[in-house]
Amino acid sequence: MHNPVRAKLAAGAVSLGTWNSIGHTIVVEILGRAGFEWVVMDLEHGVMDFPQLVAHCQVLEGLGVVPMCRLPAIRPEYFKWALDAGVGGVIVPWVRSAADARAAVQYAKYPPQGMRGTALTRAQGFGETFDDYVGTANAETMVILMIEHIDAVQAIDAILEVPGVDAVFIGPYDLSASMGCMGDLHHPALEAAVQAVLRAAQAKGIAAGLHVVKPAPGEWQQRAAEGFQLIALGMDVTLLTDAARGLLK
Ligand code: 3PY
Ligand code: MG
Repeated sequence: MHNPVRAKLAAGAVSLGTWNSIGHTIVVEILGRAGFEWVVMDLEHGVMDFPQLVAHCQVLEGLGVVPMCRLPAIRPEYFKWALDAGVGGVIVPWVRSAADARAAVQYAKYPPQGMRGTALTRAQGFGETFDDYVGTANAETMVILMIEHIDAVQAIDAILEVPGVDAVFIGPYDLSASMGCMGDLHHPALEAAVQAVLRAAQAKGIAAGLHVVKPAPGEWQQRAAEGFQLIALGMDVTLLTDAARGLLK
């Protein structure tokens, strides 16, 4: 397999994606057709289950968009289910330590690098593309760690040292909650933490990303200029809410 998002980040470029939390293929088809390079199916907070993730991967691949999955938690079965569905990357929530990061890489990678189980599922073409997939998956599938707790900010250097981490990705809402300023996304302490994570990632040559949940005009361009490379813009439920309310204004 080849992962164009991974290649773009490795080349130092910015890649834009968005967030899917509504478990219906029509929603992901609309997002995929809009021109995003990747779409994250949210199994942590979204209204969807693993069979729906599989269907969403089918739709996105047909559109040439890389499917990603935010896992519900750091548990080995979730990595297997999502990667076997054919996602190009797993977004791992609530990483708080280097031990969490090591566990995530272990669960995401085939031996000898890790302990991902082997199977003949969608990702391996139900067996037909097994050799190609298992020969390339460790390098091409991305392990993206969410930095969304102040503990992770404090442990960021140790987290970034873990081999196999492709990117760190800031979740501003949970991070603000852990810092006592829940939802205040312009709080100076939160912004200082965001910049500290960016600087640490850049120093180690690892891509940094973030979820711009409700993008203000010019906001993602500013984040890209700062050095963020993996930028998720909006999410289906807020896009729909804003569009509907906008019509009535
Ligand atoms: C957060 O802001 O906590 C997120 O998880 C965004 O996706
Ligand atoms: Mg979060």
